[in-house]
Amino acid sequence: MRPLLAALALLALSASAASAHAFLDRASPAVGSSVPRSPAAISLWFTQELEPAFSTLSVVDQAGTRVDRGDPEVDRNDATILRVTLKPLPPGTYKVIWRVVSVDTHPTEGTFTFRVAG
Ligand SMILES: [Cu+2]
Repeated sequence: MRPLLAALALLALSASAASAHAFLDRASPAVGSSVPRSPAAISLWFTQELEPAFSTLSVVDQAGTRVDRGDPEVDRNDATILRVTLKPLPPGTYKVIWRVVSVDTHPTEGTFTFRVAG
């Protein structure tokens, strides 16, 4: 019985460690969405709190030019939210690039696009 209990305890441990990574939960504008006009900012919600010093977010246009204002910030009241403000965006497709470190020190990164219709 003891080895089984130990195995179950290990399983529970690894499950909680995996869920502690900061994965992207949702975004505004939403991943893959089309919005009618230029948003003032992009906000990302993660599944875990972030380390502000190691969490970055940028937005580029199709030519690879930065269109964010270079002010990525973890929300002071909710450390699961990372946000950057944007320059006025002409119609087009934009790529969001994020790289974060969660409070358990695990890094995760990803990209997605959204579109400004026009
Ligand atoms: Cu983790």
